[in-house]
Parts: sequence; structure tokens; C-alpha cells
Amino acid sequence: MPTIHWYPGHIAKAERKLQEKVNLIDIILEVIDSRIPLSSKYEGIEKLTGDKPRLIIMSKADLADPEYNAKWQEYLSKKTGLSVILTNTSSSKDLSHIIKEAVDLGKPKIAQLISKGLLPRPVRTIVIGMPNVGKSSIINKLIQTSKVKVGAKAGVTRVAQWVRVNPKLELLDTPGIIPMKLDNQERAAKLAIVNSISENAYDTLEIAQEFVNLLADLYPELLEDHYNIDLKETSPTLENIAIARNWLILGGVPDINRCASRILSDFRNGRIGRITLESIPPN
Ligand SMILES: Nc1nc2c(ncn2[C@@H]2O[C@H](COP(=O)(O)OP(=O)(O)O)[C@@H](O)[C@H]2O)c(=O)[nH]1
Ligand SMILES: [Mg+2]
Repeated sequence: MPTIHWYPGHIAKAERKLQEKVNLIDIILEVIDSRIPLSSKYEGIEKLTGDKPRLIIMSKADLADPEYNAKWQEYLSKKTGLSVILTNTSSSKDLSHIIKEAVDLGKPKIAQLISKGLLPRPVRTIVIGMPNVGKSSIINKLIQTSKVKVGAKAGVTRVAQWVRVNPKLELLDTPGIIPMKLDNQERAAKLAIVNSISENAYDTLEIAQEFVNLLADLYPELLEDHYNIDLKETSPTLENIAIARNWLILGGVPDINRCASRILSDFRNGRIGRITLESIPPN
């Protein structure tokens, strides 16, 4: 198992900042990565959001295995009782779906304001998730139709603004970033594979090999086809893949560094195929 470094000291502060933002909003858009729906899901989410309504967005669905996408969507909606929407940032159909669900989720809150004699106002929401899951891409898509800034709010950093998505929905234009507690190294490795962890925190050779092991286990044909190896004859090491693909340095030595970076970028860009790295937990 590779070693991934993390700093527990930063977590409490990051959690406090996230909580401050969440306190300002009515409903939450929680983004997870469709390729690792478990590892990219924040375990402390219920504690953070209390009883505020929430919508789960499975991002990067275009990079994940379509069969697994459907299974994970069903599993998560059953388990949480929440709506789960699959998205990829190039689809605007998903986007209108998200907007409609968000407005619906906020209706009880607005009705409550009215019943207290207050004026109705747009539902306020925020996009939260781990680094690199696609939060900014979703925010940009949500606000591209309307660039109306509705002003800063006290309690949030000065740069955070409410943006009106439509007359019924306002979005905080900076995401809530979930602090990474990397105490589980298997999980941390998956987060590193999808590029959610800073490259300084891990060894690329180790993480690439970990990914190759997962691929050999879950999608052996994709590994064989894409890297030109036969798993019956060759064990899937970075050395062997570099040899098979003719990635060599002077003297015919396999270039494992190039091999490692290449494999990770192939996966992250969807060049190997549509891959999901986590299967549904047995019940
Ligand atoms: N293929 C694909 N790439 C995406 C999608 N959403 C985001 N990305 C890419 O993932 C990377 C991180 O996205 P970003 O929105 O900055 O994530 P954030 O760190 O959560 O704000 C960027 O390179 C995006 O282009 C998606 O739905 N499909
Ligand atoms: Mg971002």
C-alpha cells in the first residue's frame, strides 16, 4: 500500500470554514466523483449539514462505467433517501435537472419564511465536495446563463458572492471544499488516482502501480488492450508495461517514470475507457 501524507492539524480549521458557509444556505449540492463514489463521499456530511436538504451529484459520469453509474445511483438514493443526479459538464440536460430539484428541495424553507410573515426569497444553495470532483465546473455551468451578482454576505470571505441562477435560486459562487481526512490509506490512494490529492503528497510510481493493480483486477481486458500486454504471460508492473509500449530510456531501460505519469493521465482523461474503481458494497 502506498504512503500518502496528510496533516490532521488543518482539518479542524477547514471544517470550521466549511460549516460557516453551510450555515448561510438552505439546501446543499453535494458533489462526488462517479469513478469513486465511496471514497469521494464525505463521511461527516450529515453532521455538517444537519437537517438541511441535500442533493447528491455524481460528477464526471462520462468518465465512469455506465453500468456502474446506474447501480451507484440506485444504491445511493436508496441508502440516503436523497435524489442522486448523474452529470457530466458537457451536458446541459443534467443542469436543468439539478436546478429544478434544487428549487423543489428549497420549497419547504421558503414556505416556512412566508408562514412567519417574511417575504419569499430565492432558495440559497452551495456546491460542496472534495478537491477536483468538478465543483467549479458545475458552478460555472449553473451561473453561465445568468451573471447577476447579488452581493456579498457577511460571514463569508469577501470574494464569495451570491449569484442568481434564476428567479428562484441563488448560488454561492465559491464552492465548499471538503477537508481530506486521509487516515484510510486505501481510500487515499483512490483519491490520488483520480487526482484529488496534491502530487506532493504521494509517490507517482506507487500510485500508478496501485492503479494498474486495480485495473488488472477490475478491467483486465482494458489493461491488456490499451497497454499491449498479455496478463497470462506478463505480470502488470510498470516495467513490463513500459517495455510493452516501448517507453525506454538510454540502453533500453524501461522508463517507469514516464510510464507512471502516462498511465495516470490516460486514466484521468478517459483514454483507457470508462472506468469505475469501486463496486457496490454487499448488503
Ligand atoms: N470529463 C469530465 N471532466 C470534468 C467534469 N467535470 C470537471 N471535469 C474536469 O475535472 C477537473 C477538475 O474540475 P473542477 O471543476 O475544477 O473541480 P473542483 O476542484 O471540484 O472545483 C478539470 O480539469 C475539469 O475540466 C466532467 O463532468 N467530465
Ligand atoms: Mg474549483
